[in-house]
Amino acid sequence: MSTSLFDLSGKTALVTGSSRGLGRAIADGFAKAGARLVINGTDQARTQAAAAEFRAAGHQAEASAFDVTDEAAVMVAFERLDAAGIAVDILVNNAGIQHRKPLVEFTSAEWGKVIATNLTSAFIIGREAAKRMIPRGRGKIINIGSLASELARPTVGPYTAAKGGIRNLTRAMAVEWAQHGIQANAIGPGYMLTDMNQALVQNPDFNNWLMSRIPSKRWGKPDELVGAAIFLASDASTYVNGQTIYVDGGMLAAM
Ligand code: GCO
Repeated sequence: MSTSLFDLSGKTALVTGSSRGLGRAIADGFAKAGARLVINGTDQARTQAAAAEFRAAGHQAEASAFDVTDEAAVMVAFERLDAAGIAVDILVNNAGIQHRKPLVEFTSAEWGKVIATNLTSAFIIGREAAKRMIPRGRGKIINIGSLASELARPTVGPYTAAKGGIRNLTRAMAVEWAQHGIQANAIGPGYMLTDMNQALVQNPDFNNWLMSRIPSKRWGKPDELVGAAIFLASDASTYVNGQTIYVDGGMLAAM
């Protein structure tokens, strides 16, 4: 099998929330596969520093700091990319937050912030990217879902609703944009060792439960998402649309 199928050389990838965590791991993998990166985060200094690290490693990378929940900022960011002649070939909607507490205790504002960050942002940024991909007749959109795209557990209600929405937003994007040469798919990470999950990692009771539910009997590592991400970002998946690939150690397969 030719490895050029997975080569991202000549492609530009915007990965939201890529100054750290899963987004950073995916961006690292894309860079090693030859892509030029547009690194995003809400913090200007951290985003610039991350992009500089990519350049120091010999990769092409720009920083584009914006809050994914701020539609005006998203529009400005895309206008700046347009003005710089930077066309986004691959969009990874990765940015997200977690908020854990009983559903009855959530305020509507707290609910709204999770939905805005984890779901609405993927629509807005996906819309802006697709507007530019459609005339080019090609593009890749990868939304980051979750096991919570399929299943729920107590205390993460807004996150679960948002990630369930990601699964179907991905399908909605696929059915409208596939005819334009755009493949829109999702990745559903299982329980990965990230900052967002540190409270869970350090909770013995949660760990005992989790290890009983995961056939692989371990937490996932962020770089274990890179293979699925490169597959969906590359020519290896030109006829894959609307799918969610779960990278979860087998958890969804288990009763
Ligand atoms: C939680 C976790 C999960 C993981 C991941 C699982 O509190 O249950 O944050 O949501 O982050 O999404 O697939």
